[in-house]
Amino acid sequence: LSDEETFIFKSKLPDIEIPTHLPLPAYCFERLPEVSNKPCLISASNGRTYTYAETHLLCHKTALAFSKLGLKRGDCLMILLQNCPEFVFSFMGASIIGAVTTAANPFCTPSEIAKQLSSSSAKLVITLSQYANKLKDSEFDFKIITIDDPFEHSLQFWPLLAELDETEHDTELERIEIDDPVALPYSSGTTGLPKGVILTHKSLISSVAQQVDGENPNLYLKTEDVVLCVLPLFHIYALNSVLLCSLRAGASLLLMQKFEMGTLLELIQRFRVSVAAVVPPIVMALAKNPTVEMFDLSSIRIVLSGAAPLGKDLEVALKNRVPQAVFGQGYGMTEAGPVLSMCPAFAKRPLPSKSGSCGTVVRNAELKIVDPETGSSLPHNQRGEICIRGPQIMKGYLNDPEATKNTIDVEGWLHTGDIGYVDEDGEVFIVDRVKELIKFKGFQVPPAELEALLISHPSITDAAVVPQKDPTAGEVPVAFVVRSNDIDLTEEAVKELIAKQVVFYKRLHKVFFVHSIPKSPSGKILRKDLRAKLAST
Ligand code: AYL
Repeated sequence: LSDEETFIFKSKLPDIEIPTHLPLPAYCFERLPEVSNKPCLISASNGRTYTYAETHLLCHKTALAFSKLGLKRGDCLMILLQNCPEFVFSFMGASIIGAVTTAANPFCTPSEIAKQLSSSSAKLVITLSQYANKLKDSEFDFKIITIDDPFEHSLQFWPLLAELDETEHDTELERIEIDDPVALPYSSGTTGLPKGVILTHKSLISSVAQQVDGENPNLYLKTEDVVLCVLPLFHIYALNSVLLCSLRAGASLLLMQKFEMGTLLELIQRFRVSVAAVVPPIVMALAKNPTVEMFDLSSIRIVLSGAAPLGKDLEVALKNRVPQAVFGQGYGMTEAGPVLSMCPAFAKRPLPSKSGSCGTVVRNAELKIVDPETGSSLPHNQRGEICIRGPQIMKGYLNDPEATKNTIDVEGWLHTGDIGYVDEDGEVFIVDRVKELIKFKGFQVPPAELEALLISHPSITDAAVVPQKDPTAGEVPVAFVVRSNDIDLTEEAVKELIAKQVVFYKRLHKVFFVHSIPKSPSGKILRKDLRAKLAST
């Protein structure tokens, strides 16, 4: 476009061969012959262990069961579950038959789930009976499978598998193309409402390979490793960097249903967890909670933090608690496949990494820092918008070419909406976010979604939702609200109005009543002004 110099950052580790001849499940189980008798999944709630051979078989049986229920290549499965072995069987099973999985937090409200169901056109939902009633009012046509007791006329997972005729194993599968979608997480990206992010077999294979493949993997996982899976698999961080990376590496995965400090510590000690993927609030708990001293955490060799910014003081405090472990960060974004950069100290032949850095750009990818004003790329140590290009990034947003075009430019660069710089050693530092997104403990809170709910109330004429810094959650959503003439509308009433429609982490923490919302001439909310106003109160 111009003859300006382009500053492109690459990994210091050499590029690798990314396999393109296999679909994702075959890629993940490629080492099966070597690891077949090793533990693959350990369910923390009941101690049940599945070897690689058992896991592989159950994934294939699930594929067959789904296929018999009519799920086909290109169809969508919704998983509405916390971490459990059935989550893994379902995701891999759907992938085997070329179906796409969209996962959602089972704590979501019926209306949030209904939106994702209709947007993704899911044909099958797999869940627990206690969550199935959340699906009752959805008017779309889908089947429900429960993994525990039946709910009304739902199908049941384990009986479906038991009914399979063993001779059916070799059913002819439709050919899967590497560019077929395999996962459909929802993300609001840089603006607006949550959108389906199309991740293909190629995207996820590339991203996993960028982390764990090659003769000097960036994130070196060994077959003896016990990898902690406490982060939810319905979020791309755990799905990719924990589940898929562990499977590919032949490590064991310890599946925890939810985060609870006492249980977590007990499990780390009992199962000799060696790799822990966490988010900043868990780093905080590990660093500060006094009960940590009572447990043996000496098995941990890697602590990976990601999904939200981490304060340096926490990093230091954690290092005092688990001195033998290498601590580092990963930086991801759902749309980016998701990993952009990873701590190089996790490599087989480790490279040093500085405190506060998000690591170096992954292999087989290019990263650049763009000046938001001029659009030109910037050299080392200059701040701008982080952009990434490579085979791992999303194909686009589902049914939203406009949003796709605004995120991935014509040259294939994905614009993250994060502001950061790359230092002289190639390490990425994130300093700010220019996109609307609010991150509560690493969970996405899209302001546009809350604003739409607020404005739909008859007594509210305008509203804006912005992040406020919070010591435990990182950020919390707070609202600026313009009332029509009903001055009786209280802060509590507004909070309640939102609370009953959204999952817990999207709840408003404060409401400020104002006379108007500051906007640009084109009508865009001046979020920066509101954030500044908050910082000064
Ligand atoms: P989404 N430091 C600061 N901010 C971060 C970091 C980090 N280490 N990681 C993610 N973010 C923010 O789509 C950033 O604003 O994906 C980014 O654009 O829910 C946004 O979160 C994306 O949020 C890993 C490590 C995945 C991390 C991830 C994060 C996926 C979060 C795999 O290995």
